[in-house]
Amino acid sequence: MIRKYKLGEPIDTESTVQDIAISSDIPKGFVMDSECVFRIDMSEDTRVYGLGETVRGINKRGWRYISNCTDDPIHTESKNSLYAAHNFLLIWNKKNVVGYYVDTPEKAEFDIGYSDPDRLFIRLNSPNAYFYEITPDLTRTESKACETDNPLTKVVQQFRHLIGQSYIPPLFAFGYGQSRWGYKSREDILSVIQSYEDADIPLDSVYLDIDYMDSFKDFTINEDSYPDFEDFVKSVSEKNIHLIPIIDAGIKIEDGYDVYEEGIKEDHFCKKEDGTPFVAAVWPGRVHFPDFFRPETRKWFGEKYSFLLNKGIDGFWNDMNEPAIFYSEDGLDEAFDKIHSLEGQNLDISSFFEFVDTVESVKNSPKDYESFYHEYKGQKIRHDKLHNLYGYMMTRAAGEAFEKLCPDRRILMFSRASYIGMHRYGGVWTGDNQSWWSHLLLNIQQLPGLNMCGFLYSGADTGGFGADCTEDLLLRWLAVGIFTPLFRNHSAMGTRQQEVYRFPHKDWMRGIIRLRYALIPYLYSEFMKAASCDDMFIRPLSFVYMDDERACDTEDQLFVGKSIMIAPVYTQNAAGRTVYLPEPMKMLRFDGDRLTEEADLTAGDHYIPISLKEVVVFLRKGYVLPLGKPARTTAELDLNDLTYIQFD
Ligand code: MIG
Repeated sequence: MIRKYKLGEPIDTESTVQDIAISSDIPKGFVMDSECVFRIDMSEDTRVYGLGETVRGINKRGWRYISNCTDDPIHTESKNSLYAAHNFLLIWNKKNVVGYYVDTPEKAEFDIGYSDPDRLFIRLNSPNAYFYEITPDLTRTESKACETDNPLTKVVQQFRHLIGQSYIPPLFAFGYGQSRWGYKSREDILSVIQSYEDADIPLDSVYLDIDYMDSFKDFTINEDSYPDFEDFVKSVSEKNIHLIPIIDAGIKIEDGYDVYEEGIKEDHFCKKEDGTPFVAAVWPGRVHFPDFFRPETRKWFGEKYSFLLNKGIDGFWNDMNEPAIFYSEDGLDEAFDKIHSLEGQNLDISSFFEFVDTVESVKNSPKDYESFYHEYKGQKIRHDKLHNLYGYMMTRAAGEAFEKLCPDRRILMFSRASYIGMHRYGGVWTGDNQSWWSHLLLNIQQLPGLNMCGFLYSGADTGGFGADCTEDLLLRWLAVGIFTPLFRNHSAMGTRQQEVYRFPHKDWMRGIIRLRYALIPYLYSEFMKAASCDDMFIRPLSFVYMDDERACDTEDQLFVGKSIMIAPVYTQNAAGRTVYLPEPMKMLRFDGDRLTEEADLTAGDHYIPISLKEVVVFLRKGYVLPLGKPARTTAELDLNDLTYIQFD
């Protein structure tokens, strides 16, 4: 059962696709007081799931999360906001299961046992939101294939039905991808491809970060470093390799640059109060932001992707679309004034930090987000009132265009910033994580929330984006990445080079990546089932063993599809780990291409040695794992040549 409530005069985010009558009463269990705070009591055994891409564990209890799409590359547990705003909560205990979706494009705070351990508060920026309460509808019939008797799954399915079917990528998007911010030229890309070939390691895609562009201008190519781009794409595609360029949100201000000039002429850019285009700065220096809230602007921008589609490109990643702002023209002027006023002074304990803060705070400044406007549904609305939708609308621009430009083809698309609703147009990657062991665990723990919120096609930068990656971290991370739909090794400029062929034990890495390809028939078909059933592809154990307390407390093991449970090693120098089996399972140990099936393990705890080159999965009783033969690319996979591993 879904109840929809209307608080104040909410903005329609177009995140939902179902028409639901608005209830006249007050949301059950909630007290709405003057400050527009919702609160609900939590009993000791209440768990709170959801919130998609956020820090900390699967159970969100014990922290304060703020939905406010932010470009912050340090994802420590002390942070409140990351790049996304996924305002869905699944609150449950033995007696009660309920989902809440708070549909507001403004900031929203979820205080989940932070200020009071026994209470959950939701604080809105303004008293305007659509509010959905979802309780398990046992009478709702699903097609046989989608049926479930798990009330957690029920609520998720109802929510997902409300927000519409998840984006489905092309098959090659399940292949392995190599990326690095730092590839500068055609030669760099070719050498990556060649090195993979020489090392006989599978590869489906290589990502083009901002340096493929001419001066960081969207929909341009740097002809010096990428001459004959179209031929280049073609020659690479003959090896079944896809090149995936990045697209940034800001459009460089530069006379003679067609996208800029058209944008000005046709009035596509966000404006300040006085009607002049808002000037921010990102990679290319000064830019304007397209007003993706206008359907005409989405059409215009979306069609620009054909510049690359026509050159043979069939996948993209949308970046910097929170939108990230290095500085605004006005903000920078103010900062310089301040700094000049400090010049020549004896900078002491307070003035020194004032100086540092002045420089630091020009970036992603709240004041800047309050100083430009969108035109949405015929109204002029200040950016901060719509902030969390910006990345969604950018990716939607592309998605809407792809439907028209190539209706019979799937295009790979994922974004950094997102809001619920965007899951219909693309996936997400979790942004600038670090090569830290704690971020390997974070990767594991972010997946269920993302899946609940519809972002089935998701993944983290495998190996970590910032900081130097060690070989053992990369091996353990690959052993997790092979189970995530988006499986891409990406790293930042200035960090240790992280391509797998650079490491002494690249043979081990090859073995793990080959396993990914053998698993693709299973992964892709489970993914398709999850998308068509509005279900999760990756689930915590509680979605299967809800009555097993121990299983419900387990946050470092996951179900991937319906048949297998994974229990990755995520600590350094560990030769294995303890795995909890809620029921007897069959253990499959993969060591390169060698598979050993180990006798049925009993329910309970097992210490399982897992060496750096191995991947261990647990097959559920009564289920089957189809395994294909590894291949160099997804195009070379033989989807009919399968071996079925069973446990019955
Ligand atoms: O602020 O394009 O998250 O994946 O390599 C850095 C350069 C801008 C941020 C993305 C990252 C990408 C980088 N971008």
